[in-house]
Amino acid sequence: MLIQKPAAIDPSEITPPELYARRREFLKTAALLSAAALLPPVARDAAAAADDDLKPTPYKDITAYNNFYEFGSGKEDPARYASSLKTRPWTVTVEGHCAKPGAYALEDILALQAPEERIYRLRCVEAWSMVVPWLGIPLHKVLAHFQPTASAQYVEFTTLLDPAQMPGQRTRLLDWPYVEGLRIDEAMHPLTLLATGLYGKELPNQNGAPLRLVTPWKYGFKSIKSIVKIRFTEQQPRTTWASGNPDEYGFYANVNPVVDHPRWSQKKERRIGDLFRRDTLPFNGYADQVAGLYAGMDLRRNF
Ligand SMILES: Nc1nc2c(c(=O)[nH]1)N[C@H]1C(S)=C(S)[C@@H](COP(=O)(O)O)O[C@H]1N2
Ligand SMILES: [Mo]
Repeated sequence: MLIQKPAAIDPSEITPPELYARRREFLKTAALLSAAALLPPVARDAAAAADDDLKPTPYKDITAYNNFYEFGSGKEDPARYASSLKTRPWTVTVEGHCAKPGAYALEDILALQAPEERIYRLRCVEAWSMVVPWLGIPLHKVLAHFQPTASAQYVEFTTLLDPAQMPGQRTRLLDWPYVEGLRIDEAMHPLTLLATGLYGKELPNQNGAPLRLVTPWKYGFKSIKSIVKIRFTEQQPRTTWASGNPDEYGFYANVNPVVDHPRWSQKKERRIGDLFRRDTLPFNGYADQVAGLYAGMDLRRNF
């Protein structure tokens, strides 16, 4: 198969969100007719529920209801103002404990791997969630290219700092630039994605173009947008939310229904587009894949 990166995909080959939804609907119907028709009613309901759980949130919600404080704190601000972000040319600086530090052009990073589609839940600490069909490169494939050394215990990520393009940075809403970080084993986990697109298209600016992190078992604030720096460190990075507000936001930020945020419960969440709230799942539903990373840790203390 031909290896393509988003920039190289002909626009005519991109499935528009409406068709994408219909194609999924068709596949779902076909699957139900062939397989589920043979199952007893209870199993059929369970199968339908499991499928519904990863039914993508409409494109317009994913791209119009955002958190990106560089463009303001309102959910509609990023879609309104992020067009001022210039995502080409784009350089990612790689620093710290690795054999191949340097300044990498966006194209060099995209060339490492064709983006894969991954449908993941994204849950914000404010108890809303979405299901996003991401396009992205597994982060471990990118990091391996920089050859981290044994001293690389953590990875720190930094967002672009440019108040001229990012009006929110002219305010003191956050301590700029936005910084996030992962333990190296979290960063190397196969679920962790360096996202380059969604719904088969390039990432819209408001969703963190041209490169953003996606850690589906963690609260949304870990998924740092518009990354310009990756640094391998020995010490746990000082991350924006956890250092600014340590009682409310932890470094780990694993989705955990039994640890309430000081100002609200984390037990339930509202999937954008749903009428009713649903139970929040430990590790956002990915416990079977990631709980082992935290064996022996007190997750109430390390929230
Ligand atoms: N640079 C940067 N990255 C960020 C944020 C931000 O304000 N600035 N907000 C975070 C939060 S709180 C969430 S919930 C997600 C939202 O991602 P989405 O707008 O693509 O849904 O982005 C995260 N990444
Ligand atoms: Mo968030």
